[in-house]
Amino acid sequence: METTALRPDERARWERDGFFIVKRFIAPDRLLALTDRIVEIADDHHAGRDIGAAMPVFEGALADAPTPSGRLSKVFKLHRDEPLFNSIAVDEAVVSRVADLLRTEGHDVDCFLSQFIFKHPGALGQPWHQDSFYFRMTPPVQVGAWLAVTEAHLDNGPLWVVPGSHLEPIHETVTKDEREHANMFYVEIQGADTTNEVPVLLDPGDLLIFHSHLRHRSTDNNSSDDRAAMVLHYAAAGTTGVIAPNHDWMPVLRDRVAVT
Ligand SMILES: O=C(O)CCC(=O)C(=O)O
Repeated sequence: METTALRPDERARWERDGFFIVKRFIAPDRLLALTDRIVEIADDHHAGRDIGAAMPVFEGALADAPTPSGRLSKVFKLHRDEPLFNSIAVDEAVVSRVADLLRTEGHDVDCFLSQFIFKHPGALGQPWHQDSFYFRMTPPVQVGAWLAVTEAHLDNGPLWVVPGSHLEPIHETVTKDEREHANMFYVEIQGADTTNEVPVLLDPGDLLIFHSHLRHRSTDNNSSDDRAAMVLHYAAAGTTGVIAPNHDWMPVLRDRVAVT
């Protein structure tokens, strides 16, 4: 991994677009170990073995898949007890960039949420949202880091973002995602212009860093390829708040910030 802090071009893109990409952040051969560990966690969970803080969520549309990992949608809270995932969460090359963005001194940031998204063929995407809709926190801006574990290409459900939308306030006009098999957490922003949306196409090992007000969505995986990503969310140390305090369909992830 590289160890540089935020570069001037990254800051310029952050300020203008609300996101930037660090190419080849992790060597692709290191990514296989992440996926292997997720498969083990899914198997352990299925067998009733202890998986620590890890919290699997399953994909409704794939309930008939033959293996536990084939039914997975996401595994949350991996940065806590899982050394492989924790080592990415605390990696200097991420943390120093995030600290610069959050304007904290001495790299003092908390990773308060992590998720491995295992988006198998047939899995649904996530509708238009801002992460800050879910993160009701003070101070209000958090930083997301989305590591491409596989390629994210046009057909396997990449992220799409609206550049510059990070300057908007939180859109409170949302509807719950009522699609069959939709994740119970998902909402969709209503009435916001998405004509400037662009896909975020990534190679394995590329890292997207994005602002928590950036409007983004992901599309369904209509390909025969898995699309996997490790997503980390950071806040300035000392941030207070709760994930989704106002949304009673989302009780599972409610969790205080202040997790290293
Ligand atoms: O990776 C995806 O499919 C969606 C991820 C996302 O939108 C998020 O983590 O906020």
